[in-house]
Amino acid sequence: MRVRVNGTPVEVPEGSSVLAAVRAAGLEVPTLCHDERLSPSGSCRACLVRSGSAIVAACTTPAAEDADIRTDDETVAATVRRVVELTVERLPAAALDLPTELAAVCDQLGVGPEAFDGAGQGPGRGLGRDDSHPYVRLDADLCIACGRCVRMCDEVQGTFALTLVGRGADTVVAPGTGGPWVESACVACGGCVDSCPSGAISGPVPLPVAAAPTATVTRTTCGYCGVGCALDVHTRTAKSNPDPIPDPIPDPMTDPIPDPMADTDEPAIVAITPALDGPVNRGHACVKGRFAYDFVRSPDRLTTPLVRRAGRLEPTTWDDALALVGRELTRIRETHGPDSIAAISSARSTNEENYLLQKLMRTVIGTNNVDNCSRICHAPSAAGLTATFGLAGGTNAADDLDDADCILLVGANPTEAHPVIGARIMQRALNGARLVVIDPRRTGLARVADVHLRGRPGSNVAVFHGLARLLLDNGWVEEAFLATRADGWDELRALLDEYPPARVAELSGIEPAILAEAARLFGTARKPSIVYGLGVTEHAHGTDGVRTLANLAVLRGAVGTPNGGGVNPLRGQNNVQGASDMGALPDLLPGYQKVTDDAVRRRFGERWGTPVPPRPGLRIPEMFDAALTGKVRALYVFGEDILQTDPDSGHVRAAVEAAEFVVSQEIFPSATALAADVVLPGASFLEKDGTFVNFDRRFQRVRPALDPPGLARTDFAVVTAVARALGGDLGCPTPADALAECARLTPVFAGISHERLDREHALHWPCRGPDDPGEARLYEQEFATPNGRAQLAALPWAPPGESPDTAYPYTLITGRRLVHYNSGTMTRRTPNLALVPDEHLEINPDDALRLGLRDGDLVEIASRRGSIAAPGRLTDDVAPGEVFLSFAFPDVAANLLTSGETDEVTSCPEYKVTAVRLRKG
Ligand SMILES: Nc1nc2c(c(=O)[nH]1)N[C@H]1C(S)=C(S)[C@@H](COP(=O)(O)OP(=O)(O)OC[C@H]3O[C@@H](n4cnc5c(=O)[nH]c(N)nc54)[C@H](O)[C@@H]3O)O[C@H]1N2
Ligand SMILES: Nc1nc2c(c(=O)[nH]1)N[C@H]1C(S)=C(S)[C@@H](COP(=O)(O)OP(=O)(O)OC[C@H]3O[C@@H](n4cnc5c(=O)[nH]c(N)nc54)[C@H](O)[C@@H]3O)O[C@H]1N2
Ligand SMILES: [Mo]
Repeated sequence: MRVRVNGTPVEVPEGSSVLAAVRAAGLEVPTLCHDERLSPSGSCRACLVRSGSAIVAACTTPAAEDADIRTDDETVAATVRRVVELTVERLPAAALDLPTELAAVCDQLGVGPEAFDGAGQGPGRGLGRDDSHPYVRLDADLCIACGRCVRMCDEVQGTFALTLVGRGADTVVAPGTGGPWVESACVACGGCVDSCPSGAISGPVPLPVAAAPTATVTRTTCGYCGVGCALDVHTRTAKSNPDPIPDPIPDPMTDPIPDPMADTDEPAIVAITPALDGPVNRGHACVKGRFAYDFVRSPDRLTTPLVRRAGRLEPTTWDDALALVGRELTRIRETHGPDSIAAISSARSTNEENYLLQKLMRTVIGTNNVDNCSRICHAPSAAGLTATFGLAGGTNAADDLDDADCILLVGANPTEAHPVIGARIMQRALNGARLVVIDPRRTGLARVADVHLRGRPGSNVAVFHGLARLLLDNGWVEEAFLATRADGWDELRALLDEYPPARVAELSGIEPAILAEAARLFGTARKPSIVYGLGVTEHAHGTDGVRTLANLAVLRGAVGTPNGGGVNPLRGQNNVQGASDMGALPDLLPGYQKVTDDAVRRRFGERWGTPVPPRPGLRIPEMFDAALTGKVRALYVFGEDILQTDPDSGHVRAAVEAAEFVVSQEIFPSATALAADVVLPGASFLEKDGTFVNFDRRFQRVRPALDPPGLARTDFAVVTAVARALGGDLGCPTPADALAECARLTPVFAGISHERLDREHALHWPCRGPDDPGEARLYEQEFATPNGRAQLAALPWAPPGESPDTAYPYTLITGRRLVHYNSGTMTRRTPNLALVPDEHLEINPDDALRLGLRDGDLVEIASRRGSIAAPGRLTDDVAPGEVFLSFAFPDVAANLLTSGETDEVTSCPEYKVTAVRLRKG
């Protein structure tokens, strides 16, 4: 479509707004209420332009064919100026001193202090501040009621926490609940802070520092969960004010702007903001990525190596610590053989660091004893998806959620654990997509779901078969797809005979009518999408769960087709996909190439200059068992807090104590670090260079915004130095070299490099060459199984490893909460702790009544392995007979309770089912 802007013709896509046309012509008009992430509102009237004979708001007016748009019309300019003068008429003139969009617009239009309250001398409306929240501050006097914050909260985050209150000139934003901000529904995603054009809503450093000219901006990828949000880290060299969250909170109108660092010239982070062009997050983030960065300069960061002397960990030099590691690992290797050493690699660290650690184990030590926390997380996804489809990753990109018309969300709580994806699913649900949630708990998304199947923990396989049976009975199965692209339908169809709704109801507790409605929504959808989490994998039959869930996508022909939303695990850690992709697995080399394959081993051996051991190594739980029998003598634990996060902590502690030598490469004195013989201080994601792979198989760059503190070194440097101390050379001087070496050895990553990622930002694997754009949606031609067909799985339901009984009558489910992250070593060292200061046991009010518990009473929770206590919180978000705990606080150590039961295929722990007994404490 063609329009003219100030007389010059421009081409714009059909349906473009006048504002888009103006911008396409390379011109700008002032805007205040406009934000690319939001639907246009046209409320501020700052973008008025002339279109033909009319004066229109550019943001909300569609450009007409041949329109004559003018931004240089004097009358319009005078009107806009008047509009902005009226907007600021009751604001304090100090608003002009803030680096905000409003100040910039005033500057551009020549609106000076005299236009503000009391001709620039007035105090403003006196509407007050709200400083109750550690991260989000409101100065109501600065609010221009443009509504951007409200729309961010509604249209992007989906929390609906904000509203505009008051009348006329006193209209301002406020939490919808009426009380203080911290008590509102706000989840602190930061969307309102980043969108606010006037400084009324600000972050902990009371300015939109993003705009501060002195800040250096580093584009990186978030190091918390697996979503892979692109973030801009704003750092500044500063000199005064030791407290990043000043107390009392200064008033930006009257107090000087505090600098976030003590008397030092070291750069400090002043803000982290989501990148507007973030490939996955598109300008959105969550309370962890956006705000929880203070851990990085926490006083108890590990800043020197530590070695145990006479029972105590003492600071020492790198030379000393590395010499000890070299000596002990060499001694153990020579005395007991290379398989007496085992390493757990870090899904929190970069691909390049994981690549080096597995190479260290396989070449310098000479063992395949290397694993990563995928084992205790989504190993069943890797195994199950490989068996069904051929590759160990999700089948589709997150972007495919945009046009899914039915989302089947199973055993995942993304509004807490993957908030940016949770928000996206929420928006789809609010905008017409059907949502079916399978989860024993009423999660945030279960509340808005069309159907919530509240099956008992451990009932998944029965429920999936129940749904499959209903797809069959109702003719919602794509027979043509099955005939051409899948194997195993006859066996599965025969098995489904055993799963009529009545039996499924018996096994799961789900009423037949509700199951039928879920089957109808999924069965009749045009583009159904399956998204799932640990509620599927962390079970004694987790791999069966993944496979029988994947059956549903195959039956609908909804995978490997343009209409297929596929089967997508919400991988957990920032780089758990990558740690496994890089071969930090006992049976697989980089790119899931089997160590048992002679040709593969030969290729790696030639490149690495030393043969790769042929026998698969130990899995994490096997490493602990082997430490107890003396087969494993040394444990190298890199960025994992095994004493808090692996199941049955008593057993893990015994294993750590039995091992002769334990190395912990950490950033904090975690429980595991405190039990180690040597602690090597690594670096956080904000301090290093490399790449992560997110949950939808996207490689993205990680770049350092800061140096590691004190003597701490990047984990890349540490692993390199450990290899040297053992007399080895890993041969990769830089992270870019390590990824390049991996790409040369691994066909599915062959086209991926730092240099290319610096240009293209994100690349999905498989990416087989420099011109391959990467595969966002897998299997459009054929599946990657040996015969190119999807493999349906006819696996019967089996009971969980541990079930409640009369002695231990309740089922404990463990999982996540929004503000704390796994072991909590990081989030507990940030103001997130103010938001959630401790752990509590969620318990149904009926059970509480039976046990004589009131809200807040201490509850003793005992399993066959141990006993802990936590205050109870009464909520019917958990069903009667079930209780819920997270595992982020060492004083409520959920893993003292969890069992050694594991998935029969992958050894993934059964974290989701623990039989417990409860007593008032
Ligand atoms: N805030 C925050 N975010 C995180 C993390 C964190 O610790 N905190 N950790 C990250 C990591 S490592 C991971 S792996 C991901 C995990 O992300 P999720 O998989 O979403 O996490 P969970 O809360 O452990 O479990 C998800 C759901 O499974 C349900 N569930 C339990 N048993 C069953 C069952 O038998 N069937 C079904 N259908 N559902 C069941 C639980 O009720 C729970 O709501 O989150 C990542 N993101
Ligand atoms: N009961 C129960 N237990 C669970 C689960 C559950 O659902 N229920 N979920 C399990 C799952 S899915 C997972 S993934 C595990 C996670 O368990 P872990 O991986 O042990 O937990 P994290 O807290 O993510 O991080 C581990 C350690 O890495 C350190 N660290 C962070 N970044 C870096 C870095 O860049 N370099 C170095 N050297 N260290 C770093 C942190 O300080 C922390 O101590 O927990 C499991 N445990
Ligand atoms: Mo995880």
